Amino acid sequence: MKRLLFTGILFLQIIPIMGQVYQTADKKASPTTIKLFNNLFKALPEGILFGHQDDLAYGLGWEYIPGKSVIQDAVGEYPAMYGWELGDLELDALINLDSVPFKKMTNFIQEGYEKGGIITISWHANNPVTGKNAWDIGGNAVAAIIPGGEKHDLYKSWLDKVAAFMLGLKNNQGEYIPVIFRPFHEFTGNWFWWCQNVCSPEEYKALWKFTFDYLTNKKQVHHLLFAYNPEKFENEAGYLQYYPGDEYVDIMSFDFYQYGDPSNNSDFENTLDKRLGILTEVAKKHKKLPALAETGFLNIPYAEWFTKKLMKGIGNHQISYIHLWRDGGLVNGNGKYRFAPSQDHFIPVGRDPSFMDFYKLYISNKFIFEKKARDLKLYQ
Ligand code: BMA
Repeated sequence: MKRLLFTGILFLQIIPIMGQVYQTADKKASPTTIKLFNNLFKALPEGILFGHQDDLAYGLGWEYIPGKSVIQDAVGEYPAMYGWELGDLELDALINLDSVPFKKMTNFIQEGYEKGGIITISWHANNPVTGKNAWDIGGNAVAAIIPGGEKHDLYKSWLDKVAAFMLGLKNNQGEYIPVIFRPFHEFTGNWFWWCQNVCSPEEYKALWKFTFDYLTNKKQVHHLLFAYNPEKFENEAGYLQYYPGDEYVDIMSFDFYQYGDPSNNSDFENTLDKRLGILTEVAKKHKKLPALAETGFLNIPYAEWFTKKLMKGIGNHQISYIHLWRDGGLVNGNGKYRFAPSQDHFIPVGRDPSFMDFYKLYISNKFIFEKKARDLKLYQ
């Protein structure tokens, strides 16, 4: 009997260990966050989760219509991933830099989660030294906010606000909703105050580590998966140049957009293929999830972009998710532009010319949208 009991206890202890092959960077991550992380690894052979920024909030010509979604309008099914943006939260603003009220954002996050989708959050924080926006590269801002810097206390107060927002994200049962947090992205570019032209690898790593420690240990936010996210890189060493270390990162990703005329060159799909090759290798070595964190071709000037460019570049690479950037609709006076096909009335032919092509992507079985994501029970 004693032996039986002992074997039973041992067995019960082994099951969760066997189930949790992948350790989250936050050692105190919530059980649901750990489950999500491991389920995303398990889902890699099932396909690529499809995401869209601000999907439930607005599209071309509309905003805040309950239940409406850009992707659902296009293919009849919601996406599997929902991206949101915190920029201006640090200023105590009630709406973000793209005019989405943070209260509505919290509700949208709950809505996406209840549909079985996953949530990712970026943060185009304002420049803490010059007071201008994220695209102002002046003032050696990263050096100023890391420990020892003259704006360090200000940065801590910003993280207090980020923590408060994250701690407000709970499901119907009152549990925290896991979030893929993707701060200080595209650092290999030259357009943000945290980019490589104004921030050394040491400064960046110090910023990342401080941010991680402060949110997890000091603020007790334990439902975040941290996504490391350059833009361009040519090889593994380049990819890892600003990497803070395995103990601070869960997801290895990058951003990659198409620009220019796609009809006479193969640069986009070739470069995407090459970078995904580097990414999946390095992610495997470090036991991290590989993902394409932002992509798109502004206004989709090439109607077959989704299959002939995006899908071609992705090929058979196994990555966790891809995320299309936001559509600028009525919001923020930014004019009308889009990264996802839209059926809205601003397009004279009634349907976006890229609609059929996007539908081909949808039915290709290579991507996961709402229903399959729900079937995969990513949080259980
Ligand atoms: C950028 C653009 C901006 C936006 C920012 C944060 O890529 O879409 O208009 O403010 O992302 O969402």
